[in-house]
Amino acid sequence: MIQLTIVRIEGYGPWTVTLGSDREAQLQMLQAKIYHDVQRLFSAKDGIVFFNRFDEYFAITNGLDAEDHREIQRELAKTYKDLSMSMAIGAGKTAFEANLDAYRARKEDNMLDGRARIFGNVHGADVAQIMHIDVDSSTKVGDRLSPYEVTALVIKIYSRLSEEFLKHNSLAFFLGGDNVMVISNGMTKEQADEAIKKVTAGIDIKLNCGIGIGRTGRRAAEAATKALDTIRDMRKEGKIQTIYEIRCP
Ligand SMILES: Nc1nc2c(ncn2[C@@H]2O[C@H](COP(=O)(O)OP(=O)(O)OP(=O)(O)O)[C@@H](O)[C@H]2O)c(=O)[nH]1
Ligand SMILES: [Mg+2]
Repeated sequence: MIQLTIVRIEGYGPWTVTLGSDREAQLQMLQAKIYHDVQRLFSAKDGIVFFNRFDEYFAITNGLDAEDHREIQRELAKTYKDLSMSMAIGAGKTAFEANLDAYRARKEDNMLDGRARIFGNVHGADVAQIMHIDVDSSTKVGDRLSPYEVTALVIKIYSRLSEEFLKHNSLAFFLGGDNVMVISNGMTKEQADEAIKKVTAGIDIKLNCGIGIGRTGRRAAEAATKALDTIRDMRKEGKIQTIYEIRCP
């Protein structure tokens, strides 16, 4: 079981308009700062945050209880006095199911803490599985494609990954560069291999995939990145393997 918390800035659209038309640079600076703070606060509690959109974030919150969430809400409220943030907590066997559970809690107004604007329930979630997917030798792709063409290719790969992995109830998030992380509870290595093959069919690109399994989001992400780095280390020794899994003890 995995627990996800969806953090959202409430009433953000109407609020942005109050800044006037010369607002975009200000909003970009604010959004970068909010993301920084949300990531800092959850990672200090062994979570990890993915920005879904800049006004909404997905956090893996295995092991975080109501008080942990309230504490983070208090910190955010102190820093962002003009904005109101809400949280919806959900759990499930897969990330997509946890996302649905959180979505329903918000929709049905199932409040865990009305004052702190936290919806849903905390669960005894004990496992997170993350896949860290990265383009093999993307720097070399830069020799034949210009920077913007590389971006367009990475977006295409990300879009296909999100579509293929969603079929397995897994959620993919773009991290920057040529990196994507997928919250993939319930998916096997073989299913991942097959999904990745579909994504790269017809494109002259190879993807590597590190799989990490741990009790919390942060530990799973660490293991996934370690697994990806292991693929790179093996490659240096001439051993080509595109998927590798590390399970935290
Ligand atoms: N978010 C994130 N970005 C990374 C990470 N590692 C690399 N990047 C980004 O990805 C870009 C490409 O770096 P690499 O993937 O190491 O380069 P590469 O040529 O593809 O080499 P290999 O992946 O080892 O085949 C970098 O410029 C960074 O922007 C990571 O762990 N997390
Ligand atoms: Mg790469």
